Amino acid sequence: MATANAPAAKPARTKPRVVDQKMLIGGKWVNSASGKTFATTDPTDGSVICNVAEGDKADIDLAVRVAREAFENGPWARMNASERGRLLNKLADAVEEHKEELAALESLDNGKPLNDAMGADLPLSIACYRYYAGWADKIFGQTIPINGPFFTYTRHEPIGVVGQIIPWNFPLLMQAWKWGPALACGNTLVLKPAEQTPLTALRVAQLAQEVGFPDGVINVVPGYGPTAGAALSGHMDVDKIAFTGETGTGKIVMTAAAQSNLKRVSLELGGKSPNIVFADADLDAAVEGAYFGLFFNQGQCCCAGSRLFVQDSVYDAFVAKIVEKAKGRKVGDPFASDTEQGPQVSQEQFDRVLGYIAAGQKDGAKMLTGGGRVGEKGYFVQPTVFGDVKDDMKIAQEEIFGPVMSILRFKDADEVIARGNRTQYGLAAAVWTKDVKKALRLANGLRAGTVWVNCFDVFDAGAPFGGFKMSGIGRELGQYALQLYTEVKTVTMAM
Ligand code: TXE
Repeated sequence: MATANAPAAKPARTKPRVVDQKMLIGGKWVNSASGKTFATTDPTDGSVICNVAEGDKADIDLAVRVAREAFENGPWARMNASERGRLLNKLADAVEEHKEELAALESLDNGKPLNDAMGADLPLSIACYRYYAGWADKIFGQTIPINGPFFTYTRHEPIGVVGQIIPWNFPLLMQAWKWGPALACGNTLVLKPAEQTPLTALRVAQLAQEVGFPDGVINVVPGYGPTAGAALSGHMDVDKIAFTGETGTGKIVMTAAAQSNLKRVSLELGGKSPNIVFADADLDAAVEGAYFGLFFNQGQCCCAGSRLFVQDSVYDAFVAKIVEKAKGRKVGDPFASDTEQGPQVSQEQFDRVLGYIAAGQKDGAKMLTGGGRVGEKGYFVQPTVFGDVKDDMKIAQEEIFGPVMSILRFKDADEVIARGNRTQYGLAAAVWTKDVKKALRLANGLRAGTVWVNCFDVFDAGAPFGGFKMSGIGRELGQYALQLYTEVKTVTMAM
């Protein structure tokens, strides 16, 4: 993801050693109630990094109990809003002080290049905590002149105990997107990190403890989705669930919320984002944007520009340039200073991506480069480009979540708006053109939560992000995210 003020990347280029991990409940580091653990593995070779306490229903129940107690009776409940902001700023400082350690841990657990962790994940996460630190004492309601001798005002109150379930593609950043607004608004929380990447969440929780968040405000219960995740989304005493992950899982989470206590739900789900290049664009910039917008983070981005529409008259020239770039992409050790692409996060994701490549070939798309694995061990996939992709092919409809680019031809603006929208998703879109009118027409016509014009993957804590259609419900980031973590109370007093 692009970020304006990335720190210089000069971290230690060795894999950190990690000891076995417990979970954080009520300010204490504990084993799971069952005593079970699970292994988190290194995607470069499948070896075990360490074992992690495996949470299940009993652990979620305990975490929710202490989060409830902290919400209602602890020092957090009486704390000034400005003090909550001060704590969030201290957490931002602590993450910044430990950025090299956290970046290395993220690369180890997820497989992303250390350069990317240092250049994108860390600065964006730190900025997110700082941004919401600033909001903590600026969340307020309205006074409303209703009819009659009454005084009416609204309060924006915290929702209460919040459950948060995050994925493995940007573990630190998804944690920051969830924790920043939830804590600024005064909620207490139980986080379930992804089973593939629990390590940085636990380390940041430790930092949060050190900077002084009261016990029970922040709880982290690692574990699997169908056990710990399901216990959290179906819990009768969780007031809100925030989820990022696959669309199918989002439906399960929403169903669990509906069938339990109608807890509030926000979802950030999959995408199949159209990236549209007109013949009048700055083609070199568009090639760079399309390449970055698809291959960044091993293609494991919910907003990846995975349907690349290129206008007829420049199609051949554009495709030649992008294929050449893909061929030159450096795949390998995430800790090496020249690596651009690491392994996919897991064997499951690796198999899934190779399955989509096979589907593309079977459906008759033209494979222009890539198509296989890199090396003999680990989950490395060749940067792959398919040309002459048709709208109804599987690779043009489903989220691949890997380094696989699908290029489609188009003739004019009306056609590409219609085709760009012909998907169940609506997370992001991009358009490349020098014609302002055309850019605005596309920006209005595309049904997506974010439209980038002559850029891609520009993220900022202040700019809301989320999906139309089956890409989700609600907006994270910016002022909009405060709505996800507050209840509006109307108070009317007779005068
Ligand atoms: O996702 P899941 P997976 C997409 C991407 C990827 C696919 C599968 O296409 O290939 O999803 O990845 C928890 N109740 N995205 O299987 O299952 C799980 O433990 C409650 C898009 O890893 O959605 C993890 O913490 N929770 C995406 C989280 O959900 C459950 C990011 C995400 O896992 C659960 C990741 C259940 N029944 C994958 N089952 C994005 N939008 O950024 C699982 N979980």
